[in-house]
Amino acid sequence: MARAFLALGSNLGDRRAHLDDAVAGLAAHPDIRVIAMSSVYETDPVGGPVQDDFLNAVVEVATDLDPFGLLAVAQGLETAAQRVREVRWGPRTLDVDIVLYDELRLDDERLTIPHPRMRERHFVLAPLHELAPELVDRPSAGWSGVRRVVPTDGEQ
Ligand code: A4P
Ligand code: MG
Repeated sequence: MARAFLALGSNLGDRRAHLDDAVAGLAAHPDIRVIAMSSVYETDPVGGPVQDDFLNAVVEVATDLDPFGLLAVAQGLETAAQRVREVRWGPRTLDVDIVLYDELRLDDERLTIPHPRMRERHFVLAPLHELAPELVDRPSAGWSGVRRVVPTDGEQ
């Protein structure tokens, strides 16, 4: 079994429901076990056009799938959320990226692991640090552009 971390993001529609549906979809897969989900963070958009704030989270899974099998599941979840690809880095109902897959380093045209932009993105690093502090140091100046969502506030 491999240990992998997936980054979830949404800034269109019912953002919280898109994240929860993605985690439920992962948990329902016969070859995936969800080990942990981070808190949900509301985050300033990075890159792309002017767009609404995101909700982001990271999920830790154990899986028998190889990285491409896991990517296919991630893309299936995006399709299930009716994601439409219009603008690179633009608004989306659901983005599911593979951040880490064991110690694997992969540079394929369809899949780069670790995720090439994770090291500069606090919306990935803050929730990843919560689940795996041994993998990510908290910057001395703290996280920027990310706010933890209190679970009981009915956030959309
Ligand atoms: N791909 C390559 N490596 C991976 C990987 N490790 N995991 C390929 C998943 N996919 C990977 O992705 C384009 C292609 O990347 C896929 O076909 C896959 O084969 P996409 O999801 O279709 O397009 P995208 O998400 O618009 O592009 P990209 O480059 O993945 O965008 P990012 O880097 O994910 O950025 N701001 C905040 N606050 N929160 C966010 O979640 N997300 C983005 C998207 C921009 N700004 C954001 C957020
Ligand atoms: Mg993506």
